[in-house]
Amino acid sequence: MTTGFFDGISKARFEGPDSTNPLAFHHYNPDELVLGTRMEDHLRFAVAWWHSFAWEGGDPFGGQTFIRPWHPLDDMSGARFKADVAFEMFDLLGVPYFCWHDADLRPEQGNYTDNVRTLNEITDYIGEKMEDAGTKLLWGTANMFSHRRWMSGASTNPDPDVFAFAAATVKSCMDATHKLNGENYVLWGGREGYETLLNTDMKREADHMGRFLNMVVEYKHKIGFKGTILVEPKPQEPSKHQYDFDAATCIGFLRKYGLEGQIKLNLEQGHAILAGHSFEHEIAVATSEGMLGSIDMNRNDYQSGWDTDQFPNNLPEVALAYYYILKAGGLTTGGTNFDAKLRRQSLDPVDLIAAHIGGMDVCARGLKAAAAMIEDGSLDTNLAARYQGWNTPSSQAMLESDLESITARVVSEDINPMPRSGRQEVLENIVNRFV
Ligand code: XLS
Ligand code: NI
Ligand code: NI
Repeated sequence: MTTGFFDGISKARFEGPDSTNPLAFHHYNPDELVLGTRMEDHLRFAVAWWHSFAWEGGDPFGGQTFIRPWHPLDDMSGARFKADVAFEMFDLLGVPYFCWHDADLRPEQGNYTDNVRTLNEITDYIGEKMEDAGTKLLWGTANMFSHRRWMSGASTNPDPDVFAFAAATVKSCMDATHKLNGENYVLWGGREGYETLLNTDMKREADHMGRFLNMVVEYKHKIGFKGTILVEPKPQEPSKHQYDFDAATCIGFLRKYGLEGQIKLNLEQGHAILAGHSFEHEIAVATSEGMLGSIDMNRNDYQSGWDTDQFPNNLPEVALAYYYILKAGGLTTGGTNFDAKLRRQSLDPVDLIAAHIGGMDVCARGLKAAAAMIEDGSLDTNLAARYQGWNTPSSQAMLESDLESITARVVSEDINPMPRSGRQEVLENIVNRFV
């Protein structure tokens, strides 16, 4: 018995690049080997419950445009129906993973005990569906930004009762993630930041957040959760200033509070852009520190300056992202989560399917381009050539030396460096052969 929500839509199939069917995969072919690994195992696609099933199509100027049979989500039968539809979509797309916030799954009950009761009820239901379907949980997380109780932050809230509510909420979400064999647990601090310094004690808030994250790690070990704990950087929105600004800021924060080796990063394309970076920059920062965990794949509108969370559709950007991911050894416990929502005029169930097919296809194409760049090797050769001066024993010895000895050598050998081309256009032309 199906819900009928996707009536008339059949399972998406790989039909190859020449097919003109907009609901077929042209590039995503799960079993195809890329650098010796199945495409599905490289990309590890996940559907985001919040954008795909909970979101109602609002924007700052208007409310709901999507009228789904489970809206508004005010009872558990609606929540179960929504889960049935979600698993139908996972099957139609052939996507191996999904992700959730507690608030996407169960109706808000207004108090902790009932929130946990309903979360447990719906995650038991989802657990049974996972067993039947073989779909897996990439990560769970707590929504500590929508309800008004979180308006001044969660772990950084000036009110210790909110800190307590946040601790208990994260515990319940970690328990549910563990129960469903989640492969990661994510913390995104949309309200862990501030609007004005005039009412904010920044040092105290950072210390509270550092302690909170340590409690999360302690609890992970206590319950034997084997997944990876991830924090997700974003510079602003909804807070004016967010403490987890970008990958570099998060890495510094994690080190300061003794959490390196315990927590990695969940990087999002649109958040990189909001921080004034490219996605590949954020990925390279994380991989250079061994802290890449997972990615949230989407795209911002470059003109509006908002976190528009559109489905990805920019091949060169996606290809460079996977290039740096592959070079660092791939996504390991992470995956490619479509933290992406439909445009609010895209009302129909078929739009939801088309959006994911397009996103999966552009990622597959990007992955293949990235693999081809690696196999070609010219980018690597150029990079190695640029730094080859450092391969000599005397250059290496300099790093163990000191300013005075180096100065003596500059004078005695009359060192007078000649600038060399960085060859950016040549390198961009190489990339262009693959995208
Ligand atoms: C919002 C974030 C959010 C996290 C999970 O901008 O991307 O969706 O991924 O809380
Ligand atoms: Ni986002
Ligand atoms: Ni995200």
